[in-house]
Amino acid sequence: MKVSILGAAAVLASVASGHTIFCQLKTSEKTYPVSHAIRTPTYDGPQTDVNNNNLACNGPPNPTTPSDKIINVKAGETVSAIWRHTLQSGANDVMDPGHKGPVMAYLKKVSDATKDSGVGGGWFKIQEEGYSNGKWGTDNVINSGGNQQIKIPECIEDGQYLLRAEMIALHGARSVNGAQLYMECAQINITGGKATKKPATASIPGIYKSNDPGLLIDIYNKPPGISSPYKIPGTYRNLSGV
Ligand SMILES: *[C@@H]1O[C@H](CO)[C@@H](O)[C@H](O)[C@H]1NC(C)=O
Ligand SMILES: *[C@@H]1O[C@H](CO)[C@@H](O)[C@H](O)[C@H]1NC(C)=O
Ligand SMILES: [Cu+2]
Repeated sequence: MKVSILGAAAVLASVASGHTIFCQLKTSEKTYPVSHAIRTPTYDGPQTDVNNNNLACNGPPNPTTPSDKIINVKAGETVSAIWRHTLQSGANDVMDPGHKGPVMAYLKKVSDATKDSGVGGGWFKIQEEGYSNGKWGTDNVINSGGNQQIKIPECIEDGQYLLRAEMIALHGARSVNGAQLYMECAQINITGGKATKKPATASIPGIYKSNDPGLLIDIYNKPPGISSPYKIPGTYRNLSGV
């Protein structure tokens, strides 16, 4: 009991400085500059209302800047979504380590990645990492210098997509809308896809409910993995295999 209260207090004290932004994409070709083909905000704050349209690609109270760039990505390759505390931060300043929770990535096929708002249907989750062996997905991203590895499925159709990378911090998630959701959308053009599968899709907002067990959770007093496994919010679509 005592330990968990101290832990929570330490986290609260460090929250203001600790948010994060998916600000850069690395492909097998190169690491693109900060904000290249990604709609980045200047303020690194979270979204907290899972029913808000800004859950798709961020937005007020963290207004994002559009980009007219599109990054070419090969189906089947692994890209890195690079996370930083601010647009100026280095690899040793990814996010406050008190921010613990799942990491995931979604795709949505669009006709014009530079213009599509992302709001609405068409999204499918292609990567997720929750809690295992005492580590959260966020711990692993921080420890790898901000790199979230995302394998682009081989089986999907070619074309323009929004790639939405997300990290969720659960330190305040014991009350409704206390989870902090961080996300940005990258604009990509996928080539070399086999077009053998059409994944089931979902809407954003709509992928999460505020009382999902993975979003309304006291990770300090009921640590996942001890009383029950952690349930990552949103449905993962396993598209491996052809
Ligand atoms: C996407 O890639 C294809 C194949 O290389 C290319 O023909 C097309 O112009 C690209 N589209 C964009 C928007 O970059
Ligand atoms: C996804 O499906 C493949 C092939 O059916 C399987 O080998 C793999 O374990 C699955 N991965 C996950 C994370 O469920
Ligand atoms: Cu934060």
